[in-house]
Amino acid sequence: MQFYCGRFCLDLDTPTVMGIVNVTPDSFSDGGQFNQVDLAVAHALDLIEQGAAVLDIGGESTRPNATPVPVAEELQRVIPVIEALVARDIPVPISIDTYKPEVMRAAIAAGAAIVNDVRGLQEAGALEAVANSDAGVCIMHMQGTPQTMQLEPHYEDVVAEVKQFLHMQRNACLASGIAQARIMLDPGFGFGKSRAHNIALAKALPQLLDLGCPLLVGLSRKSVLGQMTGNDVDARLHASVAAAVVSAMQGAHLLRVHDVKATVEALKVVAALK
Ligand code: 7PJ
Repeated sequence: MQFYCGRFCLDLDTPTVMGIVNVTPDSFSDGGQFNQVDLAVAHALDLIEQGAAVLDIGGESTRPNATPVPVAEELQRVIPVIEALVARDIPVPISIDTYKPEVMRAAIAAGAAIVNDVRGLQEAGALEAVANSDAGVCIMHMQGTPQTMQLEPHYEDVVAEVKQFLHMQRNACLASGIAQARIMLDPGFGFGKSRAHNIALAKALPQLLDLGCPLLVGLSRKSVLGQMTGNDVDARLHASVAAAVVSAMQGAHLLRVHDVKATVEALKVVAALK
């Protein structure tokens, strides 16, 4: 399956890795923006070396309870990083992890090729921001908002409801002129989901393939893996690699991960043995 985004065409017939680049203020420095940009760029280049086929740049944490970041601040964090990477003519597409249309537009103008939206293009103007570009899009499902989502997630049928949402937003994309080949879908692990909901969705990945789009899965270091192993976030490497392997075997095309090298190696084995 191929995914078109900007000037790139990703071949997703073998499971592929999206490396995570977080651009959030460094509490150990005096907040020199220059330094922050340099660190993020160096990390991004390192992830390409490790085998990332896509870089996902994010300037606002969407972890449970995270405080929202104003647009101007988010722009200040991510745009210089995108510009610096584009100036280096990196060989992989840049994805912008945002739900804000202003950030989408500025990131695309700066050279981002994918919009990764944890709100699935529900903000006013988000659909248009993607439709008026040649960027690809990842539509993710979330119940509630990052501030409240883990308080009391509730579904009658989590798989049916997530699939219904992805179907609806996929159709909205098609109706606004975004080609099917530019759309990727993501059940949104950990976003308004209990441990049981996450497990049900992980097992149901083959059903989500019915929608005819590539699937992105983000389980890397997430708390559901902490619940399974008892490990803190800094000791979830092996659990994260296992989750990526199982997801890929269930049909996931793109794995959004922190630990790129380990995941790329594991997925080579999946591809060889599948
Ligand atoms: C995801 C994401 C995910 C997509 C985050 C974290 C939280 N985007 N952004 N899918 N997670 N598409 O990495 O723990 O699962 S931020």
